[in-house]
Amino acid sequence: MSKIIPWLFFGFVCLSFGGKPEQKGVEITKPNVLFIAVDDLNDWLGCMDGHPNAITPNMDKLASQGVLFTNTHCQAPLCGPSRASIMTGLRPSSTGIYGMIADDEIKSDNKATADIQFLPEYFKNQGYYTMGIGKLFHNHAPDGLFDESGGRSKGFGPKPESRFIWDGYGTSDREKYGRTSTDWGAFPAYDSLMPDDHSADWVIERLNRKYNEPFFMGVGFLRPHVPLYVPQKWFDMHPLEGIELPPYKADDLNDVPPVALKINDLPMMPSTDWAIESGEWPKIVQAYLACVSFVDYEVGRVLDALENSEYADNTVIVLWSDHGYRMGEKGTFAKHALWEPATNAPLIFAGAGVPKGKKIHEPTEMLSIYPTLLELCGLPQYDRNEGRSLVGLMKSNADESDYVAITTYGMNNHAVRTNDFRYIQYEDGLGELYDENADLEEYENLFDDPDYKDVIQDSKALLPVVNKKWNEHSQYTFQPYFVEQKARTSKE
Ligand SMILES: [Ca+2]
Ligand SMILES: [Ca+2]
Repeated sequence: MSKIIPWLFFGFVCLSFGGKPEQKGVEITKPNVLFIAVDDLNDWLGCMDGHPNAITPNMDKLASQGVLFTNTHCQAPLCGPSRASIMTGLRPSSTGIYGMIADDEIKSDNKATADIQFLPEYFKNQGYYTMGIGKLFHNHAPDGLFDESGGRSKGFGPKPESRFIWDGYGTSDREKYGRTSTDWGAFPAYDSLMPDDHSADWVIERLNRKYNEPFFMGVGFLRPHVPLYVPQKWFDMHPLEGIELPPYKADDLNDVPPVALKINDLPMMPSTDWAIESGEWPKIVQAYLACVSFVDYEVGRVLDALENSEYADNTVIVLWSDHGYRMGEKGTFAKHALWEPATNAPLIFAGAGVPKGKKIHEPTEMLSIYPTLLELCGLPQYDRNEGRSLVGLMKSNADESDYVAITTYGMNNHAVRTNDFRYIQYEDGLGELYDENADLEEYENLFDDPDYKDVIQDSKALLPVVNKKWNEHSQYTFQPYFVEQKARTSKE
């Protein structure tokens, strides 16, 4: 049976394109795309120097073979809106997609997105054969988007019969808040029981097939998204005795405005104070590092398969995450914030046409993935893209300093990351300003310091001008603030 299907497929393709052989010849010269998403991956990679205990040989190798952007920021510090932004090429402030949204509803009842071509769809429309498995959009992908879909296993399992440590409710009001999958421990027994392992197998099998068009292959890995469960051997790689903890200052949030505190109100998550008292902090850090090493291994299996395939030299690789993750910084274990550890995430390009062994520290955006891939593949730029292609920055040695990254969380709450500062402005006009050279931990809020009046003025000029109301299909019910904001601003 397996020998028959490719021939049937080949026959179908010949029939479909039989009339235009020369056009097909042009198309096949385009590079393939290997699009790798890693969920909730912060900068704890060896190549990003984000944590001294990080062990990520495969992603480090990929970075050394391509361009690593060390200062890339998500457009929203939450899976759904971040991925909707990457896939539409539009800012959350342009679409009103500030919260979660079903993959099939991104284009529904929304003038900004109604006729948008999703990133993989654009490739499909340019003659690419598209495939995808795992978490690419928030769930997997809109129905029928890929020519070939491997789907997505439900949730973030497998899970043990009962949780190890964290019940998912914390100190929250169970009626008002959602339940987090957050928990940590060694489980299951084997890698082969992890959905990410299956996703890698699915991709590897397809990297050994023949294609009549260039292909777009998307794979979305689930770890290190919570629960922080991976087999014991990944924990053993990070012995508890040597684990270093991230920086934390107990009174740090005394100088942030009320909206910042509302956004950071996450009682279902472990608080840093709890983690200190219970002695669990090093164990949570160990579990996250274990998950990162596991996913690095799965990424490595896919990259090795590409390297050993006939597509090794004509494939563009991009590896990204949808946002960072706080492991105790600013009082909690969560993404959900406009601060650096929640917005900064890895972005690596490698392969056909990409310079080798370059690290770029300019602030950049995940929104740039779409136009950058188009340019690297020699496809026409898409005039709907709001992001800026990074190809010029990758290839030039000039010191370009006009790059900025904007992260949006809820309506009209933005962070602007420039080379030297992070300026945050909340919907009520209050904000935060941090000197990213002198104060990496973002402890000292300079918003009210008269010496920084000009910096704030300059940062304000970079904020999005359009702030769309919440799209009716998008919501975030995990935190009362977002429920309240959507209800209030929808009435205005
Ligand atoms: Ca995520
Ligand atoms: Ca502070």
